[in-house]
Amino acid sequence: MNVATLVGRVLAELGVETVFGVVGSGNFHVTNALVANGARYVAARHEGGAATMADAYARMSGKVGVVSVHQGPGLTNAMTGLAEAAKSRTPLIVLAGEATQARSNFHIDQAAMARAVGAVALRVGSAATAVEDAVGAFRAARAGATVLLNLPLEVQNEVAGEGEVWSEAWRLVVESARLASSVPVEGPAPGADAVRLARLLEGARRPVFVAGRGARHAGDELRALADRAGALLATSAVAKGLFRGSPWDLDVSGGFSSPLAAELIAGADVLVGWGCALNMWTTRHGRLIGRHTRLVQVDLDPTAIGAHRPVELGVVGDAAWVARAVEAALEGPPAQGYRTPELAGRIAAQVRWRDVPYEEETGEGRIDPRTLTIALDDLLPPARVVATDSGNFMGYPAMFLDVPDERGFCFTQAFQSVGLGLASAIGAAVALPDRLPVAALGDGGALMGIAELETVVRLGLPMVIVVYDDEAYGAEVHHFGPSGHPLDTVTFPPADLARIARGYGCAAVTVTRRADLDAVTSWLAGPRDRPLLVHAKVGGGRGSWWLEEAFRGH
Ligand SMILES: Cc1ncc(C[n+]2csc(CCOP(=O)(O)OP(=O)(O)O)c2C)c(N)n1
Ligand SMILES: [Mg+2]
Repeated sequence: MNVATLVGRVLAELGVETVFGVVGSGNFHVTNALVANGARYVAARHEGGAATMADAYARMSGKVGVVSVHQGPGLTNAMTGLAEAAKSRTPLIVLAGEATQARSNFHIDQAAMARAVGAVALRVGSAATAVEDAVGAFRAARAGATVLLNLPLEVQNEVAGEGEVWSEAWRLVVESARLASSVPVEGPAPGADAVRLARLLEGARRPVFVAGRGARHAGDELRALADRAGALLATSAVAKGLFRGSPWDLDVSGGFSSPLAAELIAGADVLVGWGCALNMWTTRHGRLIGRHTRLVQVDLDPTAIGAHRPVELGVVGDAAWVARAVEAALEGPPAQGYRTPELAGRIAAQVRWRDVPYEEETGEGRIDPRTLTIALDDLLPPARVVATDSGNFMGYPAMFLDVPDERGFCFTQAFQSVGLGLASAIGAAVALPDRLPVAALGDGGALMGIAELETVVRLGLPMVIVVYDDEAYGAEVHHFGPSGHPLDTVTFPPADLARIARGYGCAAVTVTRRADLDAVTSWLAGPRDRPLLVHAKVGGGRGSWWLEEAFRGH
């Protein structure tokens, strides 16, 4: 078989079940080989969409994401999605044809492109090394890298092995890599630092845990430890939902925190970040960390400890593993800590954003985005996965749409790119077919990524796509408007997004008041054979409060 076919087979043997992409001549054979060996191919309409779909799929499934692109422009189109994936340390492999001849139209320095956005650049060198090269890419991805695997056109055509035979030597290499990748990475034994953390928690009266991306797998261990220590539970935005169901769940720590959650986090005497960077987003630029709060960070990566904020104690290790070790080191009976009966009542009554009173602003053909989102939260079934795009609107779905667990929220926002929301929802939907996928987009992000609406329709995904349409790049309007700058470059005439969606084959409704959402109820009743686009004309009067946080980071 040729090298392209061999690489596809190796990846399928390693357990790759799904590959997203846009196929051209340089990735035709490798993609087909994956399919021939049992993988599902999901065709996107733009490589930017394909890369983000693979990223979201990896985040929501826990598997390695794979995206297949043509050489040159196929890769450049994918770059924004790859930057997002690399910043989020998504385990992802990009299979890209590579034109190595400088005179080729398709030639660019693909390895340099990958490195420029923080991805690892690897190459299939020859027929002799193809199996090991593919295995190496898989191992690197499994360890948390976004990997570009370049497939030079001339190497793809080289013949590997004898005929179509899958050799015993190849089988052994692949099998041992597969076994190795199923063993979780735990890092060094926590040891003395875990005992120090146990002592700190024993002395704490108001402990709070904040779990991040690196603790999404450690929900059970952290709940058990928090029960012993009397800790309240919160997450960064990417781990939203991890503690759902616990009466001590404060939801997201950061710009999306409700007033009560912010008050309780800031009131912590010991705050422990678990697999969480404790960056400006999660801490509101440090304002959620009280002046006397003792800060602890647990992370698999020693360089992450103290990277954003100085910490009193850093524990290197896997969050689940460290949590178990700390629990074992705790002495005495379970502590009440922060968990008073009075606080339980306050949390139950006030911690959710929807329980915070607000002044209704629906009117003049525009629905209040809070009213819209709360109504959708009531209508949509709880078994859902919500993906959001970027923009001023973003906090409404993040704060008012509940999610059932940490796989209910797909937040591809490490690169803060507009336009990734719809593709994120597609990748999440493919990973979690038993849930209702919900894409929450601004009008700007929706129109930027709209090519993938055809993908949603073609795949028959029962998706609800909510567009918060303020006829503007609202984030920019609210950034510059108050200083009196001209806003013509960031405002647009009305676009009939419902009609555009119907053109793609979606069901669609334009919403300007609560009653218009009856169409959502009818759609939910079935058969849900077409996606539903909810074109919500929202008021653009003022900027949202979490946006101010984003401006501070510019
Ligand atoms: C790819 C990209 N281009 C531009 C920006 C700058 N930007 C940030 S938010 C935003 C506006 C997004 O508009 P929309 O999707 O309508 O959301 P809104 O802010 O109006 O709620 C822009 C242009 C960006 N973050 N990413
Ligand atoms: Mg907008």
